[in-house]
Amino acid sequence: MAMLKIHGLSPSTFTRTVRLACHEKGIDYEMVDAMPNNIGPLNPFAKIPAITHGDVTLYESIAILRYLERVFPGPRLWPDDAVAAALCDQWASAVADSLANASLRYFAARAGFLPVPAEMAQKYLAKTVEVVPIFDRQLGKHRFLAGEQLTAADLYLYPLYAYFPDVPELKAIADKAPNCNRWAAEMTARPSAKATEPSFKPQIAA
Ligand SMILES: N[C@@H](CCC(=O)N[C@@H](CS)C(=O)NCC(=O)O)C(=O)O
Repeated sequence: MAMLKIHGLSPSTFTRTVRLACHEKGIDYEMVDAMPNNIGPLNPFAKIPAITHGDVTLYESIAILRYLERVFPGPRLWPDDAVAAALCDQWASAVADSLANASLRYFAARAGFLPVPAEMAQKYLAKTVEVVPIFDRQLGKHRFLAGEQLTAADLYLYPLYAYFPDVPELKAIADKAPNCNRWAAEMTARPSAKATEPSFKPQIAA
């Protein structure tokens, strides 16, 4: 089978989601450094990651994860049960929408990648304060985000949440989310998390 190539950058949370999936499923891959501004025709929407696998080119992390799930053997990232699989999709989507549009934007604003007025950054922070308790309540009920087994949903949440300790305002939110922290500690101990630790991190001004 052709070698899978992941085009992206190690600090990118969505790139890390795809890399985590590969490690969890035992898929060999090659990283090809790419930025949103030079990913070119691999993603006409100018976002990372994209993958190439033989003749196949794909972007959008959820499409990539579902492709990997269908094409490669190894541990399943979605449960077989229809309701459990839908819940996995629900939580993955909630992270990629509600949390990413809050905490990732705040992080990007603080790191200087997203030049928005301070007022807008505060809105992202306020939204993060609002949504983190929803994840915390869910993780108070289950070992993993979509139930008792690791699923794709965890692979969405982990790269985002792993940045919280790096920004004092996000850390203050995480400090009030004991179930997220219990889950994050378990995730951090997994070989997949260790293997995908960002090779560098954006500098955050104090
Ligand atoms: N929906 C996309 C989101 C990808 C995404 O937003 N990636 C970020 C990096 S983590 C990016 O490329 N941002 C550049 C931009 O939005 O201009 C996916 O799931 O792959």
